[in-house]
Amino acid sequence: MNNYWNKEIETMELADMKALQSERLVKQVKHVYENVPYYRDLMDKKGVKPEDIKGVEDLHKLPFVTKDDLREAYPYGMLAVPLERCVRIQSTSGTTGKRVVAFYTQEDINLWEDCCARAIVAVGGTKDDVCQVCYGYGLFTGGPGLNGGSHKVGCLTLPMSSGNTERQIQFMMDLGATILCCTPSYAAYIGESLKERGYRPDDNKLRVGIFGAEPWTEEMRREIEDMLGIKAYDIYGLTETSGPGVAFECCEQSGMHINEDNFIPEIINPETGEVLPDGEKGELVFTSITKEAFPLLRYRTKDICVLSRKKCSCGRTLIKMSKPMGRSDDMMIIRGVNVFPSQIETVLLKEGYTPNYQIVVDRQNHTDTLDINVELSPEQFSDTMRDISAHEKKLASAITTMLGITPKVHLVAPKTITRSEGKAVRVIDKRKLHD
Ligand code: DLL
Repeated sequence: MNNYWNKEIETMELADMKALQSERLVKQVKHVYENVPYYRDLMDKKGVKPEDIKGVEDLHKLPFVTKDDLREAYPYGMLAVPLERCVRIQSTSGTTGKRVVAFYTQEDINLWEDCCARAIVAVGGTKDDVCQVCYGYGLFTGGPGLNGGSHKVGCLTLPMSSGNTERQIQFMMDLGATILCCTPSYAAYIGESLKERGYRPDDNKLRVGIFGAEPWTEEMRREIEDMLGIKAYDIYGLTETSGPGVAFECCEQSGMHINEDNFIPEIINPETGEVLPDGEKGELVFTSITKEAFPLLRYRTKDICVLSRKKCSCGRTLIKMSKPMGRSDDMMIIRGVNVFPSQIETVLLKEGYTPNYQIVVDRQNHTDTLDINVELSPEQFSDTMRDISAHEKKLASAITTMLGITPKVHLVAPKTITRSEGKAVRVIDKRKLHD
């Protein structure tokens, strides 16, 4: 499977890509400096002028932008074109503080949908496919982005949005959906619901799934692939840079190609801001070099990952990012140890448990506590009942080996952990509530 949406760009030689990026970056910096007073101030404070940026090699001279800047500049402070040129807003799903509002011109939407079309074509999508989009529609970028990409490819698009699982299944079966787009946690829920209704994995016509918007492990990928009888691919993006399609997985299923003709990635040390070489783990930073309305330079995503230029068997030369290992602000520090929810998910699925779990962190007598509620499948429930505490101890010990700290594991009855139709809430940190 070697399909490209834009072969010239997707297989471009590195030197040509750098030249293209440099040309676009120089133009973009000028555009932002002239039209976004907020960023002009940041540049002036750092003593950088647009003339100092002659190409990608000068990128590091520019100041970073953070979510706090976007909140401060809310709603119009980062807008780089007159409002009458904008045709759409989208907004982040964040639950704390002011939401971030991103603006799009018609051309911004066109380029964003192109990125999503690349993702669909990379997993074999064509005009013969029926693409069921059950990411949320509305302010969230998931639904509109994949919807636009699916239209461009010419798939028959089912704009389902999230939720109403009964109807999702009915349309999936009656209309023979071949591509499923949603969060991985919702894909697992759909898989579980199909099984409950007596469907086997090969009863549906699905071939592939394009899942993202939240962290998920390789173990979760295998679980979803088995449940639905499909190949599951990752897709990454964030509202601030457009939405889904900033990066997408190809048939190799090992990391996501970044659409670097639109977004220049960097990896930095999150503490010092120092740029790290490819292959080192750190915080991902993006510079949008084609966006007109909301062009962010050196935006700190807080996502932790690794970049790689290793040759890919799909033929694409676009740089790859690893699956985000979590966000620097998702990382829990429990009794001094850094813990990512994905580490716990890996152990649970390896040990044969369901992907339905919840992590509860609290503080008692000045000591952090870590409780993990793990839901049993109906089969496990009847087998395990007699010996529940032995199973809990065994799982706790496997997690201790992974994390270096001992959790309390609670195996709970089927259907007791709330399912997610969008981004799953895996962690309840009660310490934050007390502080
Ligand atoms: O989640 C955009 C999106 C929609 C991506 C649909 C993929 C599919 P936001 O709501 O702004 O945008 O959240 C962005 O979600 O910084 C990551 O922390 C996380 N995220 C997105 N994709 C992935 C992924 C959308 N594939 C934030 N793996 C990002 C892990 C992801 N985390």
